[in-house]
Amino acid sequence: MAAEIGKSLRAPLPWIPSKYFYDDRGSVLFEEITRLPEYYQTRTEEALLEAVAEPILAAGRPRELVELGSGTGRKIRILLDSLQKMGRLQSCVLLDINELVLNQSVQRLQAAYPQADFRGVRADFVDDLECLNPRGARLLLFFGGTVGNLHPRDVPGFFRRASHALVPGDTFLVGVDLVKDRARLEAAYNDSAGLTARFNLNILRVLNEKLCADFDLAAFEHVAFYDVENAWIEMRLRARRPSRVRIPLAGLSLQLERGKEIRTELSCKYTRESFTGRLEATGLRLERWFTDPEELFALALLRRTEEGRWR
Ligand code: SAH
Ligand code: AVI
Repeated sequence: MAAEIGKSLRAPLPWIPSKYFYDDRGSVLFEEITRLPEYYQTRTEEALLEAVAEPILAAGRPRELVELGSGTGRKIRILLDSLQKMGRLQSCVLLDINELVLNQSVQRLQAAYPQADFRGVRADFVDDLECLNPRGARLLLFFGGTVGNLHPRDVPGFFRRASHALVPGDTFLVGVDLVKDRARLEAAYNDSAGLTARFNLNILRVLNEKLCADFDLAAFEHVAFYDVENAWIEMRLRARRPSRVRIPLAGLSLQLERGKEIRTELSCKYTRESFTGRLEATGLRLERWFTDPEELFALALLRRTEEGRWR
């Protein structure tokens, strides 16, 4: 973490990887965000999943579910219920970077579905996917539009690595937040209750705690805007006044002028076309594209092909 932050904060536009949002406090804040009226993503994806769970399971006929960035593990219950009814539920793996949230989710799910075998893997879905050995009859899941938090240029590599957790014929379900009007998007990241602002600022507290940094949270303000050209929401923290920050464990001392910004998150929005474009030569192809009636959010069902099998 020290080396990563030392490098990212020295960049011309300083940035902090968004995985650092999710300490225990940040994970609770995210959960609260999912219930905000402006944050349409979670309720839209849940309703869509309820509607299409059966065709998704019929397409892959899995016996095992594996969820990346599983958080509280609420959405996966919709699929676990259907799979249980079909008599095919055998095992389930949750993978997340936050150990506390992961352990709580695994325990709750194990208690709710005692006949299945649950396992938690504390890992980074960008760097550590090789820990998911392919076993077959697996449905990989990546909900929440979290794929949008990867830079678009990193998405094909992510899909290539994810495809190696699957055997040809296995399926991968990805939640995708869609391009839509600016007002709706910006409202979702500038909520009137100020929760997203607290979530954003919390990342500085994580650096204070983990790297002995001395960020004064009151010296920064939350900024979130939609960049139409890149089709992404960008979250930043802007210095309200000149400030000097020391991050001893990263060997860094920063002099930030008033108005200087640190990027904390990209949240990319896709169309069916732009999303499909990221799948080329990844060993995955788009099989079905499900959306809600307002076309706010999509569930992309991908199939592992034979391509790249022996790499
Ligand atoms: N899937 C849930 C949670 C989405 S929030 C939903 O749809 O609501 C993003 C989740 O991914 C959080 O639980 C966070 O802890 C986890 N996460 C973020 N970056 C990660 C990374 N690089 N590797 C593993 N998990 C990560
Ligand atoms: C987890 N991820 C998909 C959320 C998003 O919308 O990009 C994180 C988030 N950031 C601000 N609000 C929610």
